[in-house]
Amino acid sequence: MRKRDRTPKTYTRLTHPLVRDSRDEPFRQATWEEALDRAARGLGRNRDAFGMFSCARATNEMNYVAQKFARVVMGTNNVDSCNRTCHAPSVAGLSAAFGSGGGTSSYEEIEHTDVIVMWGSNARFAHPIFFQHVLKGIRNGARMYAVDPRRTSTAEWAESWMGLNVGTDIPMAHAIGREIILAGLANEAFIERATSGFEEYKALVEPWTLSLAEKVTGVPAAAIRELAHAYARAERAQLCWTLGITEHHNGTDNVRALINLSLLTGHVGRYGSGLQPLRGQNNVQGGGDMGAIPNRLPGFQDILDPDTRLKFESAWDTVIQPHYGLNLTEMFEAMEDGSLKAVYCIGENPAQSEADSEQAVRRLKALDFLVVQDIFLTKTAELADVVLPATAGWAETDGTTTNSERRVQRVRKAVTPPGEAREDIDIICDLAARLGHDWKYADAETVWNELRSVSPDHYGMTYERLEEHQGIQWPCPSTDAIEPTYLHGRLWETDPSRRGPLAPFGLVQHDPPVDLTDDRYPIRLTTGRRLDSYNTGVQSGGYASPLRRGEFIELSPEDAERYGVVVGEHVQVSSRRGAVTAPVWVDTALRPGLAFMTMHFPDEVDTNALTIEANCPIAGTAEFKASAIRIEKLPIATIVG
Ligand SMILES: Nc1nc2c(c(=O)[nH]1)N[C@H]1C(S)=C(S)[C@@H](COP(=O)(O)OP(=O)(O)OC[C@H]3O[C@@H](n4cnc5c(=O)[nH]c(N)nc54)[C@H](O)[C@@H]3O)O[C@H]1N2
Ligand SMILES: Nc1nc2c(c(=O)[nH]1)N[C@H]1C(S)=C(S)[C@@H](COP(=O)(O)OP(=O)(O)OC[C@H]3O[C@@H](n4cnc5c(=O)[nH]c(N)nc54)[C@H](O)[C@@H]3O)O[C@H]1N2
Ligand SMILES: [Mo]
Repeated sequence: MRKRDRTPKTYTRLTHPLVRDSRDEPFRQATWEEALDRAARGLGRNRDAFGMFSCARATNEMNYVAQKFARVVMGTNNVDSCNRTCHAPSVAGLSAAFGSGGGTSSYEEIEHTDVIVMWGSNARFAHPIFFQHVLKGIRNGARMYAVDPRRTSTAEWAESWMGLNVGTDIPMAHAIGREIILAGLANEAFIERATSGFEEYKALVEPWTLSLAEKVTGVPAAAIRELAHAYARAERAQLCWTLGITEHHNGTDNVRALINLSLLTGHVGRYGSGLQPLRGQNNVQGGGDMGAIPNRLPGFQDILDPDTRLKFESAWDTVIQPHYGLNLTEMFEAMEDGSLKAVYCIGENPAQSEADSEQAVRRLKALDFLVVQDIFLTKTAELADVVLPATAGWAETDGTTTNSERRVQRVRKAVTPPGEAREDIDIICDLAARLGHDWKYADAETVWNELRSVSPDHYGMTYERLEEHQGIQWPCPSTDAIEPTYLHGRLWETDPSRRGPLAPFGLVQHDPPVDLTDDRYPIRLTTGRRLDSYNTGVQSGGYASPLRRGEFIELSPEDAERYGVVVGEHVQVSSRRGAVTAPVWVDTALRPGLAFMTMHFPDEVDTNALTIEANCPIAGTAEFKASAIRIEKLPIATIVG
């Protein structure tokens, strides 16, 4: 067998617009005039079959203008971003419980709490800045627990690691809930005052004894009991979760099961206690806040509310469609049936990041017209009719971004962008002008002030104040006050008229992963991240490092022995959808029967050829965290160094 070249692909920045007359031809460089004319023609002829992917790496101002383009210029709410593949279940679950999709607490509070639960989150690798706050919390005396099928680098810092089976989070949460109730540790006063559905919840969790949970989750009953008691007895506690919870076909149910634990104990709405879904890309929180999602207008205001629509219709001089648009997942489905024909893809790489990527590529190829606006020539851009080179939201553009604690912060242009790359906002406005809408924004601050005028939660955040306070958390309705660092303090009000709607318990049932393991596909594959690479590898592809070894399939020492493979040896990895070849890495973080891969090197190993497009019906997020695979040793072993 040929020894393959395993040097991970590097990307160079896009410096000029690229066009072509047909997808069989190579790209040629074009002037901005020609590229924008072509893009406007291609989009203009598909006004009734259009979708936009907006960029969670770019600024709030850019996302505001992008969603306005979709809604005003193209007349559609079909706008979405990578939030769909990521934390849409967190937003849906938190909204259902509290009426707002934001994480409820702040990073500062993580340092001043007694118990931190990291549930399905490898923050040591994926949120290293946040993890510094966790470490300070631990130094200040907090106990940290990790609930993750792998003994991750995060788990190394934990008081106790709970290595549960993939997709058994609801049994684990329900057993904790049951134990809290039985031990008399539930906060009855809070439950009575602030929640609804407790009796139904109590009945729902009743069958989940510690021993049944041990059988289903694989976590010893004593460890589950310890976590239940630590969380419930703590004066202040923070429950943090990420994709180990959300990237499942029932991600929103998983989120609801965790929120239930905070309702049971009153660990929400007070300083030091809260719920933290650590968001993914640097501005995925802000993108959603700016309305780059199919169901909300800027300021997370519901499209179905007639008064809200009226406000935006008069501000934008337009008519807003009175129904939700298609989310990213639904847009891909609409490509299949031909009802979506044109896509304007800004700073997303779905040809690599979607589950079942071969299907995603086939659907993108079937489009009548695809414009990609990016900083690199991605695999998605390679499928486009027109490619528009943008400046990076980071260090090349002025504006703001919003992090997981809802803090809006200024970012500034510090570096000159390469070649003819232009700012995202300017490109979108030039396209809007060609399609009949002449918007004038002198700078990012002008965009921001327009957003402030339509979003009460952002009204109080002038650029001047953002500077003065080194960022401000939303909500910030007034220009002369700063709100508490946490949300939902109202739940603790004794006066019912000030308390607002009760928070309902989520009555959710265990539902195992869709892609079942069996004799043919006996190994559970979960996918995620490593410290040294970023998402589809486009932006982290430009450096050389001994850490950056390319993709591996990580196996437990027991499985490596069972299959007779050693580190560096290649195996074929197959699922019910596709197959890839990857070298083996042996890692004690894994238990027998569990394998791990990333999506960082799709040019060498396209992990998403294996994953399943089994989507959460509420949020549209795919079950990236649970595929069934088999591995086969290749006939002639190839060892790579
Ligand atoms: N270095 C680096 N940092 C990143 C990124 C990156 O690519 N590289 N990407 C960013 C983005 S977009 C995001 S969304 C975040 C994601 O941040 P994380 O969600 O923390 O990252 P993942 O590694 O995808 O998944 C987290 C953990 O879920 C666990 N898990 C898998 N299945 C289950 C399950 O059934 N139950 C439970 N409880 N856990 C499970 C995995 O073992 C894994 O350790 O990271 C952001 N930060
Ligand atoms: N198997 C598996 N697949 C997954 C996941 C998983 O855990 N496992 N996780 C999912 C998750 S959480 C996510 S978020 C997605 C990530 O999926 P994507 O968002 O599709 O992947 P990224 O590599 O982050 O792509 C971001 C793109 O934005 C471009 N970009 C950066 N800054 C700017 C800017 O300012 N302007 C413009 N115009 N472009 C810019 C970059 O060059 C890059 O091409 O992958 C999902 N896919
Ligand atoms: Mo993400």
